Amino acid sequence: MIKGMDAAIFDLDGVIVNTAKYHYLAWKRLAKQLGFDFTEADNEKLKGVSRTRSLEILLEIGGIEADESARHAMSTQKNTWYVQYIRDIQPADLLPGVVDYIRYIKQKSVKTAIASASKNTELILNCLQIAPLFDIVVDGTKVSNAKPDPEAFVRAAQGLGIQTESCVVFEDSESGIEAANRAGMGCVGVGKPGNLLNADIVIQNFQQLLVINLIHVTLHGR
Ligand code: B16
Ligand code: MG
Repeated sequence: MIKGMDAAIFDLDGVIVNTAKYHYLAWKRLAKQLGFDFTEADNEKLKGVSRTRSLEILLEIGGIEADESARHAMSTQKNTWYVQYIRDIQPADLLPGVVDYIRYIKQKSVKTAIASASKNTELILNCLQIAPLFDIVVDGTKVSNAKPDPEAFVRAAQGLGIQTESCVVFEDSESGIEAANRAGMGCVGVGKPGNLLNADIVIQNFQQLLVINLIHVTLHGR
């Protein structure tokens, strides 16, 4: 339940920028090398999920068994391709309205954080030139337990010095929404309502949220 927002915690992929298409291209290339097809529908199952778990799901789909060292090699290969694809990401790839919304809430003294499963978060934030917008970044290199475990969100709240119930998470994935709920935080789903049933509210994009906020300010004076 949303009780107030002293801190806003943003997921990265699917909320700030759409990197899912590049994950898809890299996983599809790996699947092809392994001899099976990996579809866009399959890729939906990987959103918000850690790299290790994503590989497990991919291998289940292909019916392939692999030992630890083979899995490590596959995961490294996929990431090498993925990093090649995302190197060209630019500020123009930011999802609509998200930076305006972050600037807007910062003016209102709301603290801001990124909490992402991605170990490539720093590279992506630098390509997008938005790292200075966040008071803290908790990424896949800093957490032991991937979403739906609430660790990333709880660490972000602790780093900001804000009580969990005063944090609002912005998430595009089911696992991320479950993590926010388990952390005792409010949760705004970003995307299609049908996929985000457990969020407190769902927005299609941040332009919509900015308009709602500006109407509220016009009606209530703050
Ligand atoms: P990497 P998020 C997640 O980002 C992606 O949604 C997910 O598809 C990916 O497997 C995961 O990051 C790990 O990414 O391979 O770059 O470490 O949605 O948590 O921002
Ligand atoms: Mg995401």
